[in-house]
Amino acid sequence: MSIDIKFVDLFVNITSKAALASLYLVGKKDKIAADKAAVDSMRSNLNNLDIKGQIVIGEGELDEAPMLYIGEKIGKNNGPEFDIAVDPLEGTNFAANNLPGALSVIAIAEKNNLFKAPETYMEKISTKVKEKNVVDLDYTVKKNIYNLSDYLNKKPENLTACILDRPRHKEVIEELNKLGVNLKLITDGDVSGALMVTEEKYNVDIFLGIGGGPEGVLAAAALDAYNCNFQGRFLFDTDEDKARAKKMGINDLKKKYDLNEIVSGDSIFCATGITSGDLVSGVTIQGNDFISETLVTHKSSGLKKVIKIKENI
Ligand code: VTB
Repeated sequence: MSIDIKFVDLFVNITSKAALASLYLVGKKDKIAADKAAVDSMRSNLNNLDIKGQIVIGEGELDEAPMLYIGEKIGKNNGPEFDIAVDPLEGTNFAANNLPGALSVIAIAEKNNLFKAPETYMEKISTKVKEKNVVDLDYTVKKNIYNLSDYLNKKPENLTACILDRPRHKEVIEELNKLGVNLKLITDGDVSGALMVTEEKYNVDIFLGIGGGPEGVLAAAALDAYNCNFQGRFLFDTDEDKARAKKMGINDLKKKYDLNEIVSGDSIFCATGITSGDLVSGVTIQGNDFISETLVTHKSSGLKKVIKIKENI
């Protein structure tokens, strides 16, 4: 089975409208309001689609999020059954402070093909290299870099690694630095970070480190369409986290997930720029129209491109 290509435009429209909704709050120093605008727009537009959708990644669990919560049924309850992962505003700091890289993101797979991820951290790694045993979450940083260097026939000094700039990555960053690897440190937005390995133009060979679990699942959907590699392992710190994970059906809390255990079958991924960033330009308003750019992938048709739309506000 595959997802009909007609859904591509429909979902581009969903993230474009959500991006436009939060554009009005860009630079207002209010992360919550910017997020809420994107969430409200995304939810009401999703509810207008002829689909039987279920949110598998959203704003949190029912007790913490009244809208787009994990498990929420979405759509008009007729049409194909989809698992839907959303991050209506990825990079709330970017939007609040009018910095590059805020996105509105959605990923869709057929029912039961997208991982239901709890709100917790995830250790992640992505590369373009699909070959087994080159880059692996279980290897040391040094081993991954040496293997990648051999495989790509590039010296470590000519490799670039993308990682969130966080104190928790101090040792990894120091090690990369010692190995001579170039760094691309990002302050937020690791969906975009993970996707930097998809195309040569971004000049990133490996993305690694600990970021949000939901962001990992979203990135995996696009990486699958680009035929790239991704592995993730959830990190459950507190007993509460562990109990929630068990409730969601995760029994082995230390499991390393390969890409196709996170997303399988056909999928659509859309990321619309709110502010301009590495992947896409931000939304602009011209008179009564808005112009948006969306990075779209549709696995079964091989579609992977930036779609620009101009529409009446
Ligand atoms: C990342 C990034 C997000 O959270 O997942 C990060 O993609 C991880 O959490 O944009 P910490 O900020 O706690 O490190 C964001 O930066 C914000 O949701």
